Amino acid sequence: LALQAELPAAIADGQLRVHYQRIVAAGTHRVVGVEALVRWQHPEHGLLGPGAFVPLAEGTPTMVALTTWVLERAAAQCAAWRAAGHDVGVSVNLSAALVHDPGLLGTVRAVLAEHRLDPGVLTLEVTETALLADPCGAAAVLAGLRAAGARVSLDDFGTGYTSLTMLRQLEVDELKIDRTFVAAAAQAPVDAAIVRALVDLAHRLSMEVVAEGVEDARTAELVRGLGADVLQGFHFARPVPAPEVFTAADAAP
Ligand code: G
Ligand code: G
Ligand code: MN
Ligand code: NA
Repeated sequence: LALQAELPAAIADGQLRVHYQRIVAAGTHRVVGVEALVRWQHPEHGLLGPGAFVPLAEGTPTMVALTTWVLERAAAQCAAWRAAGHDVGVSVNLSAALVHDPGLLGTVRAVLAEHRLDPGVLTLEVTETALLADPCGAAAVLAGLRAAGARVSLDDFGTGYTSLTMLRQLEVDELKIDRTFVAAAAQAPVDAAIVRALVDLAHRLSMEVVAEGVEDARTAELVRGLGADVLQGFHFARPVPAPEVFTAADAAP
């Protein structure tokens, strides 16, 4: 299967899609943002998830093209939603190569300017693993993004190998507690304790805390009680195409 070889042309041909998953305030469950998640509408294989093709692009120039495309789409969509009265931000995932790409800052600035977006509505999600190759280089790129006003989030937090070292070296705005801890918190006291400790640590470092992978009401209530600021997960919404993100219930009161 030559998905890797097909991907550059697929991006140029408009075969990629962005789905969006709601992120809600822990107390009110009102939507505060969305995470952009890429898909590939493949002419033969149907709708492919990122796991099927994002890893193939990692380490190749295609990853830059893919990320630039997602950033551009996500920014345009966020601007449209905001113009329609939805006070939401958008989060975009950065691959390892992008986190080390000094050209990223220029791309982000251009995309924000093009859509007249307040930089603070854009959050860039990075994983600890992505930072490993060159933590100092990554720290410089992320500092540049933050200086430009964008937010930086540590995604899948707790599953990497260097969590606490990274927190010492990086200034980030948000910590996303990995869904393995969140999903287990309602069953296992050890996971609830880990979530509580990560929340406290993050808050002491002035970071906002996202609990991801909230799949039921009980877990939503539990992690709210443990101090999570915002929640994401199938209990609230799956990733869906842009027109399906907001409903009549989201209209301003
Ligand atoms: O939607 P799904 O659960 O299949 O996503 C799987 C993984 O793909 C997640 O870890 C997510 O961060 C990653 N991913 C989704 N969209 C993008 C993207 O636009 N760029 C990068 N680098 N990763 C993405
Ligand atoms: O690694 P990252 O956090 O970017 O991955 C986001 C992925 O997590 C998306 O592909 C999304 O489909 C998936 N996801 C979002 N909410 C849930 C959930 O409640 N349960 C599970 N199992 N996966 C989720
Ligand atoms: Mn993510
Ligand atoms: Na995650």
